[in-house]
Amino acid sequence: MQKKGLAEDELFSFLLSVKQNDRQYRHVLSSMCTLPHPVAVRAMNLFIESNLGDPGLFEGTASLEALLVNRLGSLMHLPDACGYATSGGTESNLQALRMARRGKNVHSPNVVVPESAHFSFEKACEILSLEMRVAPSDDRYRMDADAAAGLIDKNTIALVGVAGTTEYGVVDPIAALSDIASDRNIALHIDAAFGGLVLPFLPKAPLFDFQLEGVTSISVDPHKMGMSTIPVGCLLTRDPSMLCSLNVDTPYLTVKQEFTLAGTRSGGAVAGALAVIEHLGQDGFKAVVAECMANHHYLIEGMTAMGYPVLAEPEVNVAAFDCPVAPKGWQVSWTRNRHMRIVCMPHITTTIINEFLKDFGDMHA
Ligand code: 0PR
Repeated sequence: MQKKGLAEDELFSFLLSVKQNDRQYRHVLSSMCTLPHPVAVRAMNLFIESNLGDPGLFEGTASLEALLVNRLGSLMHLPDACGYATSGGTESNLQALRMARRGKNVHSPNVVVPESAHFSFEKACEILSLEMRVAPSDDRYRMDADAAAGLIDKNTIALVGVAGTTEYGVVDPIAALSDIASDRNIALHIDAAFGGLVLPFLPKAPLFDFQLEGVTSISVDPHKMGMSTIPVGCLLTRDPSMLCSLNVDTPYLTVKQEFTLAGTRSGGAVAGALAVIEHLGQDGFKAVVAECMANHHYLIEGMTAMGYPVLAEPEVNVAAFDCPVAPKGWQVSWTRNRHMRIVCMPHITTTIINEFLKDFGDMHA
């Protein structure tokens, strides 16, 4: 720390100059985050000082969190789902596995995850000392449910399925996983961090939520397709006892116990997430998702016309292509199999896709 502080205008000219080094979202085709909706920014600012780590001090914000859980629970077909606002998919996935471990007392516990699982499961398994058993994908990049069933044994505490995979945008065979989890009496966590705010708004989508009896918990992230300010995810559980199993005593807080992972938590981000949901409603979300999907299909058509068909027949707005290079100036990402991956988030417009396709065509001319 410098001895003497900077004057405010000097400080902000420094901050603005540094901000120039950040990428503008416009040419970022790889991100699952996007520009926040203006109502999220306004709501976040309104609740900027609020700390959900001590909810009794911020009862208003805490009621917004309860409403957020109720809205997302209803969207997942379980209006009385329990849950809380996390910092994102990583925390939700970690907490889901923690709950599963509490729910089944076995020695050397293991979890069965799909090959396509987000790397947050690797972190979670390491932190929780769980053996991570990886079920292979089928030739359509979806988890092979039979192979997953074969990996379950008496020490398995949970099965994981992904609804909207990070790399290929596909949905694992969740109905089959639900049957397996029910039969074997283990938890089934669905990572819908991305797909949870896409699939419910599509005219036709596979079942992935609490409608399936075996599903015990779901991650869904407002800071991805929910266009809210970062950081906010949501962990939902079917049964309140799952969350309560994580309770620790919090003697000096306004509440006596808590089940969250973080202590201090942003109330502003929760207000931001709820603001977008209340403002757009189902109709607004349908329109946003329809536009992203239209751009996603437009991209796929353009790439197919140039000889690069989409891989995996994605259900959500993530597309991967078997091509070795991307045009200069565009931020794409590369899957573990070295496929080029593009996410058509709300900041990606048809004009931007046209520019990308033109640059891609020129590069291959
Ligand atoms: N589950 C799925 C299916 C995900 O796609 C992600 C993140 C997570 C969990 C973890 O969520 P948090 O990052 O909120 O903890 N997927 C992208 C990732 O690979 C997110 C991302 C966002 C990537 C912005 C790039 C980027 O610029 O981390």
